[in-house]
Amino acid sequence: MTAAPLEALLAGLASGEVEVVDLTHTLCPDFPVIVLPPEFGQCQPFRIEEVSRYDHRGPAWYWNNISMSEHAGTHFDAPAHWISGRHLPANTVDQLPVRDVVGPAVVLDFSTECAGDPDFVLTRAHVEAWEAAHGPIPPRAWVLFRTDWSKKVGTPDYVGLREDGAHSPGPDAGAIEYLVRERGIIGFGTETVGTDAGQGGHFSPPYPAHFILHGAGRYGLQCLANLDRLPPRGAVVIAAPLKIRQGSGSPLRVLALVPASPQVPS
Ligand code: 23J
Ligand code: MN
Repeated sequence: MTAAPLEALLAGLASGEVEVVDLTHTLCPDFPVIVLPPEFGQCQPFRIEEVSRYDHRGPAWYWNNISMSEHAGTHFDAPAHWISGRHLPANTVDQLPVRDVVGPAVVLDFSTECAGDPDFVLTRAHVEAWEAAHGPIPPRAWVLFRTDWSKKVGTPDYVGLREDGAHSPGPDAGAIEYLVRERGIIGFGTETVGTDAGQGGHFSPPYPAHFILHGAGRYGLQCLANLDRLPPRGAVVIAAPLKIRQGSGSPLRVLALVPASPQVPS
């Protein structure tokens, strides 16, 4: 055993050769949440109430009480979130091996395609085309699907709700099957409110990313930000959910360690 890898990391952080990029949106009551068909239970947005702020309720201290869905804001999905993962061992956020939540990230940038098509579907062919350009996806990777949807937060287009449901990009079953079975990914992350497309309930199987990822014991990340600040490969993602007993997921701070972009001498 040697400390060299950690010393190299610390030296990189100290010199600025390694940057820390925040992939998290700010939790606040107006951050949009997923809207399911009305016959289903709904996701509760983030709520916050002040307990005291250096006043008669607490003269020297400031604090708040908060409540929210496990699936509000930038958040993590555990295998137990879906029926396909319900009987897997260690399938909740309190049980999953922490080794799983740190890993290499690859960023599949389909923002140009998505700009013209809110129902863009990521297929296996798209993933293979990305690999032809950037090399194979390494084992145990976080695969981050860049759509630039995070830039729509605060506009109706973020959730894209219409009479026939939500409209936002997402993968089909073939793409997720390929990533899980042939590339052994640890998880799939999106900028949208779900790992599935807005219309994913009409795909086969319904909500294929949820069904296949969680059935295979893999994870989801949603409502990610700043994917445009990551290289296609070479970043390390740290995504540790809260340790909620029997939790299906949780809001979290997602961080990426990124090789600094070379500075142009002035
Ligand atoms: C429940 C049902 C469908 C979906 C979701 C939750 C999510 O996207 C989620 O936040 O996990 S699509
Ligand atoms: Mn979720």
